[in-house]
Amino acid sequence: MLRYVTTNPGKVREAERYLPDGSVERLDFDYTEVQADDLGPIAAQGAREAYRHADAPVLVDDAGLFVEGLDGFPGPYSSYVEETLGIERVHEVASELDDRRAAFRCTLGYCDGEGFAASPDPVDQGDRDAAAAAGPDAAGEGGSDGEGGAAGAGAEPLPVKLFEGYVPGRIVAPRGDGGFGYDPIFEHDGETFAEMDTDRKNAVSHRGRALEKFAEWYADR
Ligand code: ITT
Repeated sequence: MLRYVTTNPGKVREAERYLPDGSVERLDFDYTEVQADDLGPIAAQGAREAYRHADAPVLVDDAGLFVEGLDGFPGPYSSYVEETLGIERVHEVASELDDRRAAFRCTLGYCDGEGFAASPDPVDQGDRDAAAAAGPDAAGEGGSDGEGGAAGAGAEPLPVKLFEGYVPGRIVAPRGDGGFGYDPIFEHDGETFAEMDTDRKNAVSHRGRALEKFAEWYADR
């Protein structure tokens, strides 16, 4: 059974369309979001931590809204900005800009404790160098007991396979009541994501693109 690691049920609703019935369940686990400009390292570290916690195959989903006229902000800080400013304020800020183009990005990080054969999607080897530097004794202390934590993260290399998806659009005044998060202010092809049903959003969205790649690869795993 695959664990889809997220505190956000909206993500799982979208993901279920790509995975066989009964093959996935949500793991409501709030992994540590490391500070990074990119989603990749955040998803990779999150997948390692979640795998150590669940001791079962996990898929972490890290997403963000990148506004062109704000040099990509809020990007990896999208969650914090939604909680503090709220999406209406993000729209207000964006409405002052000449360039209101934006993109959603999603990075899925898969970890099951095993290595990966070469394929077009990248693999984050993360802490392999740290593990080598720490030496074999360190692995015995924190890495192999399944508890994770900073010592474990540094001591045990766990490869994470990454799947990325992207969708361009622009920031508009809120419309629609479907979806979640920033969906009401993100317009793609004349409709906001909140005006689309799940299948329509999946067909074009950042998460749909990443899940499509993941599901195809996972079927052979
Ligand atoms: P988890 O980290 O527990 O998965 P989260 O909702 O905090 O839940 P992210 O950090 O990936 O997930 O999301 C960053 C922000 O972007 C957060 O405010 C989400 O609501 C928003 N977001 C992510 N995917 C979205 C989507 O498809 N449509 C609209 N907003 C989205």
